Amino acid sequence: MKYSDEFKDVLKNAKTVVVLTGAGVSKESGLDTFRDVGGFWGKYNPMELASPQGFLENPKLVLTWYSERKKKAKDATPNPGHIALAEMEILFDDFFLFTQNVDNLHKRAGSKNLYELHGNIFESKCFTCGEPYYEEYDVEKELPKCPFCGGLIRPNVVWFGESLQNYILDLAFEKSQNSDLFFTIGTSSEVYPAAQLPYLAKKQGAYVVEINPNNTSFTHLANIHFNEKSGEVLPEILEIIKKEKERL
Ligand code: BV8
Ligand code: ZN
Repeated sequence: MKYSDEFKDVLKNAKTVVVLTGAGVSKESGLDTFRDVGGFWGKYNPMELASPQGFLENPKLVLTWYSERKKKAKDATPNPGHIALAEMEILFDDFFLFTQNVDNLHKRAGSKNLYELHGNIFESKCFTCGEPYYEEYDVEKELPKCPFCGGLIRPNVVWFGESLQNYILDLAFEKSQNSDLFFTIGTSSEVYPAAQLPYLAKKQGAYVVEINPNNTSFTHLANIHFNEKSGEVLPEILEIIKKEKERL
């Protein structure tokens, strides 16, 4: 039985639901993940490109990589997995979605209680003074500069070796530690501190669901692992929640 009675009960009675998503949740929208074959790690080394050092060494290459990704993300549409998560949000008293993705697809799908742990590729800021930058720019023509200090403009994302925003990380830790149901979806669970969240949830007794066609370093701790695509499983789980809630 794919969805056990125990799982249905957990869905029916959950009060504080926390979701962590990674690049896999956007795969069915046609966007590359980082580690899948053909993903970013295949072509570039994101540890280099997605880092302050990599940017300073070759700002044009890094900005070109990000403008390619921006274009793909803009042309992509939220898939049934994004949409199911946006609908799920209103079915629980407390629902928090923390995403590692920078592609803006959860926001476009309608998720409100959404926290972008690693920023958003459609926002830019000054590398030096941090001032937000709102102008469009064509990296083929120019390297945009900050009007306040002349510094280089960069995407407003968290690079490797950079700290996440404290308030978002504190909230993610607090909600994971108080969750009774935690979903980890479409993430290889390799990047910290985001990868810590399901462990924090599990440690304090949350029921942890993993949705990922592959196993990850967390799978052995999951209460249930759906080794399937999130765009297929999430709409089914949404339907179960709606049915179970009708019975309440
Ligand atoms: C930090 C934004 C404190 C940019 C990203 C040495 C030096 C410096 C730091 C470190 C170090 N060693 C370790 C660290 C910490 C480092 C880290 O964890 N490194 C890893 C590689 C070991 N972390 C950091 O640096 C973080 N900051 O620690 O600050 C600090 C400060 C100074 C010095 C030390 C520490 C910052 C990390 C954030 C980096 N920014 N993104 C951008 O996107 O361009 S990370 C980026 O990669 C993503 O945001 C995401 O987090 C990560 C990719 O992970 P996933 O999303 O999981 O994607 P992946 O491809 O890996 O997996 C996809 C999964 O989906 C797969 O499992 C696949 O099976 C599955 N899937 C496929 N199809 C589907 C599916 N699932 C469901 N449905 C499908 N259809
Ligand atoms: Zn500046």
